[in-house]
Amino acid sequence: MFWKRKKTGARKIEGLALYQYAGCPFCLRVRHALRRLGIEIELRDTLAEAAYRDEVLEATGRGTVPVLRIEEEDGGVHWMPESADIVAYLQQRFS
Ligand SMILES: N[C@@H](CCC(=O)N[C@@H](CS)C(=O)NCC(=O)O)C(=O)O
Repeated sequence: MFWKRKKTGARKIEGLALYQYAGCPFCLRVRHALRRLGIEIELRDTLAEAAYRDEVLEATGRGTVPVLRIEEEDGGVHWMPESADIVAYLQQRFS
């Protein structure tokens, strides 16, 4: 069907989750970077899920998104706010 989104063939990456919501321009910047890099990560909608908002607040001390949750290989978890920092991290890791 013509209105179906074209398959992107994006590479699915485990261990990363982006806390974000659709109408947020800073989140859009990060989602564009994901598409440009051809990778797909879990998106956690903070407007739809109050629990995700709470997680962001607890982890970063502030309520703004986007925030990238990074699971390290040793099991540790790192939280990265700021769209510019997230884009730089993704570019450095995946390009
Ligand atoms: N400097 C931050 C700005 C982030 C920001 O202001 N995000 C807005 C949404 S676009 C936000 O979370 N506002 C608070 C809210 O929506 O509750 C960045 O570049 O990520």
